[in-house]
Amino acid sequence: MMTPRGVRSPIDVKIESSIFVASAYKPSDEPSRPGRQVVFLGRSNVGKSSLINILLGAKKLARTSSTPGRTQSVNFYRINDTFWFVDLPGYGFAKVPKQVREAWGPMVEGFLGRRRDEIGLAVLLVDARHDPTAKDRTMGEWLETAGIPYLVVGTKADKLSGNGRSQSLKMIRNVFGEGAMAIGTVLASSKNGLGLRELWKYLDQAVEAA
Ligand SMILES: Nc1nc2c(ncn2[C@@H]2O[C@H](COP(=O)(O)OP(=O)(O)OP(=O)(O)O)[C@@H](O)[C@H]2O)c(=O)[nH]1
Ligand SMILES: [Mg+2]
Repeated sequence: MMTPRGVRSPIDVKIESSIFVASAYKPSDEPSRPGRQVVFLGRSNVGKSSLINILLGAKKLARTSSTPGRTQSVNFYRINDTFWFVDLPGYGFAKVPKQVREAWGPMVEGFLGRRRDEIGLAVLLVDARHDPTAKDRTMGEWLETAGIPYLVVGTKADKLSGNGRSQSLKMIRNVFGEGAMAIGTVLASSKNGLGLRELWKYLDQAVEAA
């Protein structure tokens, strides 16, 4: 599998297999096999599916799009036949049809509630270039209340300068850093591989018990 030139990715050693297993529109579509899960959450278009692909060294495993709202189901990827990556539908994009927006709550919150005990980590993605939105904050609060540990990842960090990145990290930590369930903050890029090694350290720990 190809990774961007010059990126020293740790994934070649770790990922023996990654398989798309299911797209769930309702609970009965979900794979019944239990196992540790890492869930990817965040605004539409923030880069969830792109991050999953680059973490797995698989260019097209998760479908990405410049049109927000691409992922509208709960998508399950089985890694090394031991744990799961779960790509959740994005929230907060005004252009997404109302019907889709209204389905988000029951689908995502329902899923997180039901699978709480199997979730090793939630990766909450926010756009590194902007202040976290009200919905990002609400999502963080929701995870706090649910008792789900989460890592905040600032995406598209390739679009920031070095100084911009330290500002961004500060801003994200200001918003989420105090949370009891927030285990860390990482800036990442699916374009140039920034932050992936650090991200994998957290993911490794989260799936260790798998
Ligand atoms: N520059 C840059 N662009 C990115 C990065 N990650 C994603 N993108 C772009 O952002 C757009 C959205 O990416 P997706 O991965 O589809 O976003 P998503 O969060 O899965 O979106 P939904 O499925 O709609 O919720 C695409 O055009 C990507 O190419 C990044 O790290 N850097
Ligand atoms: Mg997506």
